Amino acid sequence: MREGTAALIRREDYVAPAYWIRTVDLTFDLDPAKTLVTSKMKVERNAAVPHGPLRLHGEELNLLRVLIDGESVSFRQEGHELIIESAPDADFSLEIRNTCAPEKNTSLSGLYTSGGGFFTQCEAEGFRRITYFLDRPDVMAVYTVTLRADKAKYPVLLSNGNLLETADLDNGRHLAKWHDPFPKPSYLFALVAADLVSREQRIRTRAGKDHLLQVYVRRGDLEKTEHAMNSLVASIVWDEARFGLPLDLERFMVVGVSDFNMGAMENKGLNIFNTSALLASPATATDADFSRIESIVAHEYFHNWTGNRVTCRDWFQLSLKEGLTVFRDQEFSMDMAATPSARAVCRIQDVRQLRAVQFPEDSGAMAHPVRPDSYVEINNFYTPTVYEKGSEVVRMYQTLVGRKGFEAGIKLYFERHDGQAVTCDDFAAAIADANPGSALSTRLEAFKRWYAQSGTPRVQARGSYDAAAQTFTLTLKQHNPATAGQPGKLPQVIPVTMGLLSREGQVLPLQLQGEAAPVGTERVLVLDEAEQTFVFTGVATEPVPSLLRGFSAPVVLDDGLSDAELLVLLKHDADAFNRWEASQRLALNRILQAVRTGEALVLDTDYLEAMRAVLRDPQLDAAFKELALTLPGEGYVAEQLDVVDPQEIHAAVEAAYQQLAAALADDWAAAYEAHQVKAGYEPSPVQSGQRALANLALSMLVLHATRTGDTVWPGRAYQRFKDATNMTERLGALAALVNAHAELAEPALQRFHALFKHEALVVDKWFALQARASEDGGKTFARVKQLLQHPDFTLKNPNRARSLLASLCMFNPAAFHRSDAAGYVLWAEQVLLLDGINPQLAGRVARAMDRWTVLAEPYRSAAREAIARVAAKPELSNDVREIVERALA
Ligand code: 0A1
Ligand code: ZN
Repeated sequence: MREGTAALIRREDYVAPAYWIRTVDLTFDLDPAKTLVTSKMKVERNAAVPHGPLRLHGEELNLLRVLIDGESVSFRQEGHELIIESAPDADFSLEIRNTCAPEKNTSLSGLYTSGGGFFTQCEAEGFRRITYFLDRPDVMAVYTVTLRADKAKYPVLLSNGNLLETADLDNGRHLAKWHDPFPKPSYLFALVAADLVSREQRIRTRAGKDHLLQVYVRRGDLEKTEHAMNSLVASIVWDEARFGLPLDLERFMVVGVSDFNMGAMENKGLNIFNTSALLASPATATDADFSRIESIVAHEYFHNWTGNRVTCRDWFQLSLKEGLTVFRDQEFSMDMAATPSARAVCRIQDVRQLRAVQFPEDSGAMAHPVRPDSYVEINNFYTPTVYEKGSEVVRMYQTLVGRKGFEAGIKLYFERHDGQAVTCDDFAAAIADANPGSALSTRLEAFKRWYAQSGTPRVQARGSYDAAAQTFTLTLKQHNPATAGQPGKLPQVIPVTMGLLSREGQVLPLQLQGEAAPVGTERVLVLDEAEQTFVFTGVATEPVPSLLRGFSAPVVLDDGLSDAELLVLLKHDADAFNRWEASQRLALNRILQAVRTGEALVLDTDYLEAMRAVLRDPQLDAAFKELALTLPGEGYVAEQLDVVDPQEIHAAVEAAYQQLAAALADDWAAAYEAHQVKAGYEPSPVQSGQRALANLALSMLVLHATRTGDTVWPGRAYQRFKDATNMTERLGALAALVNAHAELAEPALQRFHALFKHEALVVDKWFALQARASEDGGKTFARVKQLLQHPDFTLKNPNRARSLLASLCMFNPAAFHRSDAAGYVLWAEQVLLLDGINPQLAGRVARAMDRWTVLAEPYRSAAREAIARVAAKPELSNDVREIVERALA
């Protein structure tokens, strides 16, 4: 745990380093208790900045010696810095020896042990926990790494780049020497020493070069790596085809580890993955897992260019690599989806995720711009804003300059910056310069407010039709509410992709005043002032506007459309995203009405019939139906309200589900029967759509049955649970029983645990399912308390800790926010416990309280008290302290 009060680091204080490290030769004598690290560096003074001491970062290290040009040199240690005042002016060699203690490293940052092997995680500032270094992304060096370890325990020794040499040593030890020809920042360094096996594949890229791909996992997990390997090959092919970016390494390695703080890490040539983001078999992983693995494998691979070949100058520029790489992995998933409808499903899922996690962040205590201005602990800024909103910003570049223009911009970006550490401004300039005169280039400075202003802009759209003049006047207004630390905002550049439909659902041609002829049936309006008016001419009939198609900007849209107009969009819009959006708005309107008035929720016939029509529509894909028929999440409903009572929201959403289940009972049964997948398991969009809809139908049928006392559907669900041949169906059936609180839930849960107790990733699902179960009079919360004592539960493994704590505190508002404050007491207790083990993870769980100020009483006061209790602990990590102090600010 870090001590003391930590300094605020500000973007505007950036200065280039006083020294460069050009090469580094590292030798590791690996031992779990005490690993010896020898680092030999070639160092150069940076003539561009004033002469100063050499200050190296180091944390939790035991320093043995420091030599400059082979001679010992005087130095001092201050906090986490090693300072050498008398470094030479001319280039010099610097040798440092230190030890570290991998097995004591429960933070999983730096060098640590997991499952009897050694692994590293260096982003953002983990390298300084391995050896003293200029641990900042603008210092790029060429690494040569020698690993020495016991051969029987650690037969596989890996590091970045190419293998130069292996040899046997005395005492049963062996050695491997690696060299990475690409200069890289320290955060991309990695090593692995463990007893692993690998799946291998050779591929030839377009240039005719051969490459070796390897996926390393624990013995026994090999058959679960096929999907990851296929995803890697598909990613390599896609990046060459779409962006002309080839694999630049002879060997590309991926390694799975079960103790890992995040999804995965893009270390050059040696990606390290949380096993949850790597391993999949039909029996143990769901369709959602398969698709998550595909996108994370792609994400890490795409970083090889966007992140590694061109990296970030400083951590404030994190979105330069993350926003761009999320955009690339989202585009990849959409391209892999093949059909237009499957592409829309991808987009809907991405937007749903953005709204569920990034929108609340942007209006809460931790609101920050895509390019933050300051931080205490950089680990707290690996956020949905930097990643997902950052990706939306990149998507808007593409919308403003077109797909070809964007590709040209990316080309120019690499021509200018390959091998450099750069800023978001450099990226913006490249895209704009490649597209002179475009809607982007003419507004570049204003566009860049997306990097500087936090908060989700509100866009209000109102249309008026003049039948005599045959004009439709659309007025768009924007407003970005005040957010933490940002009271006033300037207008942003908001691309609004749109079309017009007749009331009968026909597409209408689009001609703006002043234009000689209509220009297609879909276009992008650019809103860049507080208020703008667009007049469409030649509009023969009163239209229904379809705005923000494909979610063309990360804003909240108030289009003022009536239910009747939403129903037109739901049925006829050419844009599948907006059809889905209409379904959600119809549901949201009804839920909000109930919550705001305190009246019981009643789903009217219009809504129910519209949903029945969706369910029965032979033209619609199952995946789309499932998304349209799933109600907005409780968190998203909460986002629409100024004062939030999580219990009232839960009651309204539950009532809506029950009524949807009851009113459409026969259709649900028909949909369930019609969407049984008979063919062998494939995680394809078609099959997973069918399974998703069948699972939703089953959950509706079981829910309805438990209310009416019918035992047939719970019985069928139990049977399906028992007989399922894949995890998607098995977990779907189990969830249907658990969420409906069916009697058969208990035996099913027990059976599930017995079946999978040796599959850690499945046990995580078992915990998560129970912690996310629909709350029913406190039963779910009581269950979580019990599960904290379960022999399989531990805070030391991040996946396991998250499966219970994040599931309860962040994804189950009704179970967490209790009038007796017991949820907050549990939160405070567990955050403090976790902070002593893994501050990064503790910081993440701490964020469950980000939005406490909007809670209704008695939740609000109780939440405040719990946060204050955590903040009062003198020995908090920077991670947790920054979160709780911002919450209380
Ligand atoms: N760069 C990785 C995410 C990552 C960040 C930090 C980590 O440890 C503190 C680990 C991974 C990515 O975007 O995939
Ligand atoms: Zn990333």
